[in-house]
Amino acid sequence: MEFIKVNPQLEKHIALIELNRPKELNALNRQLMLEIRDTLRKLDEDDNVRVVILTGGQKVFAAGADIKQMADATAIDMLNIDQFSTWDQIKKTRKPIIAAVSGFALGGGCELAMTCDMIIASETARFGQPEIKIGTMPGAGGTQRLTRAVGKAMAMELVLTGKFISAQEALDAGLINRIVPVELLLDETLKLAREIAKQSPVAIKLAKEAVNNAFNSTLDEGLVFERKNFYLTFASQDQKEGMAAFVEKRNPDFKGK
Ligand code: DAK
Repeated sequence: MEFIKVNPQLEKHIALIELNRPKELNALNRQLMLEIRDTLRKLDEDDNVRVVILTGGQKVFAAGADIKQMADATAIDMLNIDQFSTWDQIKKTRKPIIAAVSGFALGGGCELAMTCDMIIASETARFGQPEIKIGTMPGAGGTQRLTRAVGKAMAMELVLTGKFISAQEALDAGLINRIVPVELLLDETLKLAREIAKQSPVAIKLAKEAVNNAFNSTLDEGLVFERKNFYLTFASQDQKEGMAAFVEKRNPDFKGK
């Protein structure tokens, strides 16, 4: 991997992907995105991995897609390049992905964080969709995911002016889970990852799928979907183990089966 660093076992059941193009503020060039795609594919198939953390480190998350790489592209180049295979892979990864964001998360960087399941931000984090300032607009879900997360008023303002918001504004708007000191970004993200990693991987997958389904369905359809996944957990050994452990007043030992 040239543009990302991967640790499939940062600790038990938790994998780390770190964007690694620091001089270009982790601008997301095509190869970097393909590296994320291939890595997520492998981690999703790896039974030892239950949660993935995606970070850019303490200085910057990502300043967006690589403007220099796409500046001269035609619409048909963009169509043929099929950059969406990465974004689709992130979306279809069944294990939870937590974005640990410090510094700029702009354009495709903000979209990348929003495509993850949760966002832990440091106090230096800045979010924005500044594509409008370079004569274009969000193309990897920014207008949709941002609007769902923060509502129409703030999404319109961010997308139409390109302004950045602080970590506190992002927290107030519901874009992120919490703000932590920059030097504790990974430690605090790990705490959340550990909480998830100790649950039943079967139930985690089914629950994540059901929450995501809320964005694509009516309430009634979503409730039916949820009910089916709920029933399905009762086909797992983990559900038997979880409830037996409760009755026996001990910690459960989930196997993902
Ligand atoms: N692309 C390429 N290089 C970038 C970059 C970017 N997005 N952002 C920064 N860099 C480079 C700078 O050119 C500079 O390189 P050198 O000049 O040293 O060679 C280096 O990183 C340091 O940047 P600055 O010198 O500008 O650093 P400052 O601290 O002064 O400013 C900044 C930081 C983040 C405010 C500034 O760099 C900036 O405004 N960057 C651009 C932010 C931006 O406009 N981002 C949105 C890009 S468009 C799609 C998927 C995704 C997308 C579209 C389609 N499909 C799947 C179809 C996404 C589009 C975008 O994200």
